[in-house]
Amino acid sequence: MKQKLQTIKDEAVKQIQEAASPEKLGDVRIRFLGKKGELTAVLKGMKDVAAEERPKVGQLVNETREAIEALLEGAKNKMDAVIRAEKLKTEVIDVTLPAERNPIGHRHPNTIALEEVERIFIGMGYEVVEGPEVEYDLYNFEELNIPADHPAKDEQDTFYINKDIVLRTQTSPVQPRVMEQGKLPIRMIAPGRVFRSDEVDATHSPSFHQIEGMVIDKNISFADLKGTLEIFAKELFGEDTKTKFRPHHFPFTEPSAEVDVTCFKCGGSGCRFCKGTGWIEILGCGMVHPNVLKMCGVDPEEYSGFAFGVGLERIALLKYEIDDMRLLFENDIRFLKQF
Ligand code: 2NL
Repeated sequence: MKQKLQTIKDEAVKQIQEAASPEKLGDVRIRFLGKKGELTAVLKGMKDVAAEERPKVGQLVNETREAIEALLEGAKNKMDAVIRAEKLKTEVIDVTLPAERNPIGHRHPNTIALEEVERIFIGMGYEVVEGPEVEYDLYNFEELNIPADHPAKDEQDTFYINKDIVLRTQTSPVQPRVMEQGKLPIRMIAPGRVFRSDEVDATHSPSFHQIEGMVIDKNISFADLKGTLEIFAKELFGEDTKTKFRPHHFPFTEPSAEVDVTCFKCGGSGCRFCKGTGWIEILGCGMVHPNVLKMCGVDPEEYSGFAFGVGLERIALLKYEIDDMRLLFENDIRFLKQF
């Protein structure tokens, strides 16, 4: 019996050494230690062993089982270590690989246009300043030289909260707020939402956006205004863009002008885009009225300045050739995805 067990063990050792994979090792385990395995067969044959011999033979079978168990375990650990080392060598994780992006939406055409305008003016040393959308009549009208009987103040045109407070009709009220702080010189742009009591159509909306700009310093002249806005137009619409200043009237500037740029579609020869004129109107501007400077605590004898206002939607519609302003407010994802 002892001899038989030794033979089983030797055979197991041989087969364990020959096993080339964890699966093969599993087969060896079943062959020797399984329910129908060779050791179990020996145990089943115990009934033929003399009663006084049984404990000894039982112990021998157990020792053999434990020995084979240990050999199997050792071989498996060795094999696992080799497999792991091989995996570490071949399965390199590239930690520099960019992660998969989640679609999180993107910028609205208004935002793209605003950031472009901000980039241009920040490049010329301007500060971006924001103010409240619900504004005092004093800042929105009075200090901008728009007196009580001015048509802009009609209830048809302006949303009134009460007789002293309105939804701002322009972003200009930000400028008196800055001037009042008394820190000169000023180079600023004021972007933001404004409100007018308008019906919705392809070119009107009761809520839209403006960017106003203002410079106050000593010896600022109309030449500074022209040069600044010429650079702005070239940066925004291309190096070949020409500008035309047409006399106009605003209550808060004197003299005032409207600015046209050569059509960036046809270069000025006239097309459908510029309605055959070769020119496209983009903004209003002028030299800050002395009354405005005085009311905001700036001495017009010592300081002068210029100001301008552009409609953000107008810039976005022009730049991206959108023919209906309502598209900018409806936020249809199929439209927005194109920018
Ligand atoms: C337009 C015209 C303009 C201004 C805005 C301004 C502000 C102050 C003083 C003087 Cl505090 N002027 N702003 C000046 C001229 C034109 O906007 O057509 N905007 C869309």
